Amino acid sequence: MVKLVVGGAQMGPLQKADGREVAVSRMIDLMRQAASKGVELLVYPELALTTFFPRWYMENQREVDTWFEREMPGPQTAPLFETARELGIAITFGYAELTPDGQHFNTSILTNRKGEIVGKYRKIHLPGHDEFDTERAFQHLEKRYFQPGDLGFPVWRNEGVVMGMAICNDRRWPETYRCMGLQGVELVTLGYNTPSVNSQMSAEGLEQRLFHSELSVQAGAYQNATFVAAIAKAGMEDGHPLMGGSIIVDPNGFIVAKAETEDDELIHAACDFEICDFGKSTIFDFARHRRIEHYGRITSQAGAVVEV
Ligand code: ING
Repeated sequence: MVKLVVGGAQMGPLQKADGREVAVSRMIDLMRQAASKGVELLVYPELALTTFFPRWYMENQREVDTWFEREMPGPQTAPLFETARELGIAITFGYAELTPDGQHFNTSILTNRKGEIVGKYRKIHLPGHDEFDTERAFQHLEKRYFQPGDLGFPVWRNEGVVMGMAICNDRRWPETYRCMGLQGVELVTLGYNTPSVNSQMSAEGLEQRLFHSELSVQAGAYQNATFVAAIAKAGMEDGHPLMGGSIIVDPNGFIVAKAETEDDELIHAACDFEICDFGKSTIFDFARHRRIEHYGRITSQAGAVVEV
């Protein structure tokens, strides 16, 4: 019977002027807090090392590339892996990846409790747009700065648990969870940077955004009998609000831990992965119940086609 204490290290804002050492220092503080709570796996947000730079329109590729990591770990991130090894905590966090052959991805890595990287995922669902949009109150240029991920939705057996990763917008697409559910995933970890509502929008706007985030994560967890940890970078970044709402959800879709603030905040839950077994062997026994002969449209068609 595998149990793991899973922690979520929600992070408050990172300003454009904050160097990576600011992020790494706060991430290590959260890791030490997590260790004191007995956390064994700690989940950090998407793009955890920098401000959410896709909100800024840039034309100069050298300027864009300053937001990317060329190696992982690198000199500035090595302390994260060293501390994880010292504390015996597996970690996962997101960052902008620039590969040796010049490709740009919105990436996350997963380590074991010895601080060794065991998995990498590159964000597949990129929201927003790729050119400056004059209609928008703020830009969301992930399609400009990142390529769609090229690694699929892999899973790894890490610390005895079948784990997979997603990133932010991925959590809104059922395909994300089902591709991992069909590999027996028991824990999906994901970080997000989700714009909150600006002052012109109503408070209901934030409530609805938080609802849609929870709805997506709870549905993915329940429909694939897996735990899901969804962890935010939150707060006001150079005048642009990001929502919090980090949660850990169990395979029945119940929220078992939830952040209350929009700042650095640790949440955690003792996860008993046997809870996955009931769903996987009854209502979501995929082999017994799925009828794939009727699902062809899901992979043969990208957009909706209305012929009636
Ligand atoms: N951000 C957002 C997300 O999917 C978004 C994009 C914002 C979608 C608001 C819908 C509503 O949470 C990222 N980084 O994917």
